[in-house]
Amino acid sequence: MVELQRTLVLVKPDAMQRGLAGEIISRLERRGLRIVGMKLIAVPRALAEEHYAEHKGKGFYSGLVEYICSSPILAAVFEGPSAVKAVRQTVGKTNPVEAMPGTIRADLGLMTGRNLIHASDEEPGSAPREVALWFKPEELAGWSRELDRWYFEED
Ligand code: D4T
Repeated sequence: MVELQRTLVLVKPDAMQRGLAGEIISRLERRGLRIVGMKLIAVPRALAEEHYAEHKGKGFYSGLVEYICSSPILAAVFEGPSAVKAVRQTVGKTNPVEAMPGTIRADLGLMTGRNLIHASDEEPGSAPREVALWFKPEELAGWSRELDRWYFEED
């Protein structure tokens, strides 16, 4: 069996306000990643603070927490082989003008503070921790698709 990873995606308030949720989810879905969890959530401040705890004390921290709480967001979990790396690659660098053309941030954004999407980083343990922070186990669905064998090569 091919090894599958799960990773957290947040469609941030700017993307929600701009009506880009469908476009962003679609890019990840079309790549072959499987959606195993998704919900619209008005982010409680405590959750935003915990999610961005590593940035506490930095100059942009309070603005970042305000921003993520400023509008309901879509939280999603995507699953697939090398899902963490694949999603980060499709998302692009933090600053949209340094991201590669073809990535979500380069194609749709201009500024770090309005970079449309969050995706778990490749630090070991990051993705499982974030998935557990945003989703209860019963909110996630383990399932397979008829077309999985055309995306996921078996060993
Ligand atoms: P997220 O976590 O939102 O997917 O972004 P990245 O993983 O790509 O980048 P990050 O953790 O370094 O930054 C988190 C978040 O903070 C905002 N930010 C970052 C900001 O507003 N000003 C800054 O100078 C930096 C470095 C953008 C993303």
